[in-house]
Amino acid sequence: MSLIASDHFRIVVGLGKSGMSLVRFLANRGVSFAVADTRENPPELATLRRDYPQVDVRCGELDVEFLCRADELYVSPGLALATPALQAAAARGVKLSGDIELFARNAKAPIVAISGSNAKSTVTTLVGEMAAAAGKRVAVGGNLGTPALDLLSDDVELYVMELSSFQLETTDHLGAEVATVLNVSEDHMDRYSGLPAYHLAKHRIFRGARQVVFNRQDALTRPLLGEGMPCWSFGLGVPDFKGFGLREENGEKYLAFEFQSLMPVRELKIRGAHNQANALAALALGHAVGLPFDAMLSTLRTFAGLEHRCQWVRDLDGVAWYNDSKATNVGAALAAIEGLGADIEGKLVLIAGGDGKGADFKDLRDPVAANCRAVVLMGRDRELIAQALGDAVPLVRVGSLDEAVQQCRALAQPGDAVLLSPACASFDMFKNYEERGQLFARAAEDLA
Ligand code: UMA
Ligand code: ADP
Repeated sequence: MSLIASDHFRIVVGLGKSGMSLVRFLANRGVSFAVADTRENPPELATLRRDYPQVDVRCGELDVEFLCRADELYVSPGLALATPALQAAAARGVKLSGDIELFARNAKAPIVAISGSNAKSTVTTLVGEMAAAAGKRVAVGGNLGTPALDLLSDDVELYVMELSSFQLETTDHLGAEVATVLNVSEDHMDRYSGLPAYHLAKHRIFRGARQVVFNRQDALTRPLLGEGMPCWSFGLGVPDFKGFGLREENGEKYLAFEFQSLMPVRELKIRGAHNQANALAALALGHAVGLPFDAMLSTLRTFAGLEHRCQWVRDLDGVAWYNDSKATNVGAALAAIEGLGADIEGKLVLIAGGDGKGADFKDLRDPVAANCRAVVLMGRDRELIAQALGDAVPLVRVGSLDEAVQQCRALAQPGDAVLLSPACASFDMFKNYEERGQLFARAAEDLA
């Protein structure tokens, strides 16, 4: 039987990881659908042709007439909803939706929903590990790792989902048990008209939420709520009712809940003030879904952080080398520069640059002046960063990552740290941030 029928017809737009998860989901339920992708050879084309040879696939420029044969389009988070063909279809009454909306309609267990400009993957992984340590059958994914629809199972007791603003744009009603926007700083300005539009997209995560976690140090993370919505907070200050924060006792800093100290900060394996905030956010989310403190705290004592996030690579002649390739925006690089800068004796030699996604780099200037010995610049937008930094510190331009590593070796002095924290996406020079981080680590390890 053909999967394509003339009525109640869906089209999956975008045949990457999320598109392929949609194909599996729709096919398993006998729903009629087709697939479109603007690319001539989308990543999952061979898999689709092998596993679902009967499905109609249109590659190349989107055909509005074809899209209008569907009553609903499931659009990849990689495609802007402003794409003219999608807007033309929407104007003719076709609904634009996405994989997370379908996930939310079909998930039977509570959802912990996590968004924010930075720290999503770290906090999502932490909450997932806390739930597992508490003995829950937990599924973790979304923007991170496994696409949402591939996680659906009747066995799951808790979903912990990392959600991007792109995914939230096509989600009307998430209905999370607890939702959070961890922080809001400029990112993806090549997809949004400005910070307000990006902020609005992120706040769709609160639609239908039963509880909320917000960041006391970032007003943009607070939802506009109706009275009576249970609300937890986190932040690096001293906590009050329903708050997670830091307390000092006998000269020692503790992670704390309300008026109770939970664990000395020094027992955390992840480093820097930004990671203390991440630990507190994870505790707040876990507490909201009833995870016990002992399981959550034991996770915090062992969690060493994720690859490419301020990850220690090696020490060489008194200089520590860190890979923070995941810093693909200014806010993330700032957290690393200030967090690590405060932790070391000497100065940082920073490698920055790449695809700036339309960002304004001016906020880097003062923290770079305070924490860096020099900045090595590479990639497409290196001159934009150079202009923003002005004469704050010496700047060295290079044509490759290997050259950047060689320059850092020459510039760094004992007590310093070399930090790859590009404040940019990697796509102008690398396949992705992972490749950039791996090549950096390898080049640093190869130094004699
Ligand atoms: N593309 C086209 N034409 C299309 C569809 C896509 O040119 O018709 C291009 C776009 O440049 C797009 C890229 O292909 O950016 C990737 O799109 P895709 O549909 O192939 O993507 P997926 O493989 O389905 O991956 C998506 C998320 N990608 C994006 O949001 C860009 C993945 O997040 C996510 O893990 C995956 O779904 C499963 O849910 C990645 C990401 O970079 C990690 N996310 C951004 C971030 O974290 O900053 C938001
Ligand atoms: P995301 O999934 O949102 O990209 P990650 O956990 O992968 O988040 O971290 C991405 C980058 O953000 C890393 O480079 C890290 O140094 C930085 N970062 C981590 N925690 C924070 C924070 N609380 N505030 C700002 N930046 C952070």
